Amino acid sequence: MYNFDEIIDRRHTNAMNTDGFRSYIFHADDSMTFPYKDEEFIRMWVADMEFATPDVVIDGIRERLDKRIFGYTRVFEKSYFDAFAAWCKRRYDWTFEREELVMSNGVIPALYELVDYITKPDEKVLFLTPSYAYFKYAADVNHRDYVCSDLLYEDGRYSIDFEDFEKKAADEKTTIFIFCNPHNPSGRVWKEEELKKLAEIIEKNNLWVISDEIHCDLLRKDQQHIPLGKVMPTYQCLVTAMTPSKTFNLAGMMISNILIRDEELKEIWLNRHYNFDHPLSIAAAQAAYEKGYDWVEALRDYLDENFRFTKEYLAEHLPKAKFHISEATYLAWVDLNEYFEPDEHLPMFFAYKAGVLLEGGNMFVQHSDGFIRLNLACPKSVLAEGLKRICEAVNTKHTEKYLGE
Ligand code: LCS
Repeated sequence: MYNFDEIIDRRHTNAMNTDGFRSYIFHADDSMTFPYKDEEFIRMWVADMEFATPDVVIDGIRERLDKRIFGYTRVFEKSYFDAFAAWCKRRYDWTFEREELVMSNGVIPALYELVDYITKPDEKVLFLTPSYAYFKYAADVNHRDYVCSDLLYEDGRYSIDFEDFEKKAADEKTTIFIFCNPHNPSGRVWKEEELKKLAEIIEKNNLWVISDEIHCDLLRKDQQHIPLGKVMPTYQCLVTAMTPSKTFNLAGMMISNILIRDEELKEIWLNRHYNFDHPLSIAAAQAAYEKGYDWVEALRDYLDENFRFTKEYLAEHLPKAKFHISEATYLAWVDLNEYFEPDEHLPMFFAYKAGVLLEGGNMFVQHSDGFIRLNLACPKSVLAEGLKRICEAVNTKHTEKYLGE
């Protein structure tokens, strides 16, 4: 019914994925060359998908296009809230008030603004590491210090170091916690007991918390997302960010839902935020929430299979790689420490030696040396080629090293 095997040409669409890797991964310009042509790379880096957005979303955009006027626009209609709220009720059995909803043209811009609105200059931002680097940047751009709590990593599995987290949360200058639920890059889906323990520490220390739940729809089929807001139903200093952008491959549409409970903060947001939305983005998001459920379920089946295949392939061809199937996200987080020195620049190695673009542990703030992150949201044929190239490059390196000695 849906064709996730289709290979779609993304050239000449101004895609970050095809055209932005030099600047994003390598901080380089067009003069950087590789033994591969750009179109020969297998691209497994930035977190968008190689799949077409579903037809129901494209139809929603088309219907809006047919209305022909694209003047100043803002989510006014209750039907948008109803679609989003019904989605959250159905998927996470979670409800919230319409008054809490404001819109942002992305989760990242919202993080940047919220850290500014919430914290004073001498206050610190706390997050769990490894971390999506923009959590750190949210502190950096606002000239705030940041504090990391490393996740525990045991037998290839991640968990929160509650003792460490509590110690850091207790610093009175640490006033805001940016939480990734589910977690990028480890793919952890935080379980109810974990969320409750976290909630207890947050409350005890009166921390502000932004729960970034951008990956909340793309869980393995045996997993269930629990919004932090569901575990902390009355806590006012909680902001939740959700968006159809990861779920439906709409990142370029730049629309996200921000739920702000605290009235004072919401007032600040409404006064300082640029409160306009893109008409086509609203149409896309609303159509996704209203009509995209079945597509997401089919996508999840496809991703589950890509993860199963990856696990099997790595076990056979890179037996010393540590990898557990991510509970959420379409991102595989693979520990290659048995094969590389911790300071090896892994994105550079795989770009040059394998023709694969991927993100390395060096891009996730700290506590992530020797890891690679692979985007599995691609046709299985592309994934198979990417994994083959990755494994061959690592195994060749080892043979060369062995022969060299
Ligand atoms: N928050 C998290 C946890 C993310 O993983 C991403 C995208 C965003 C926010 C971006 O939100 P936006 O501003 O687009 O609404 N993650 C990416 C990643 O890991 N690589 O490329 C993008």
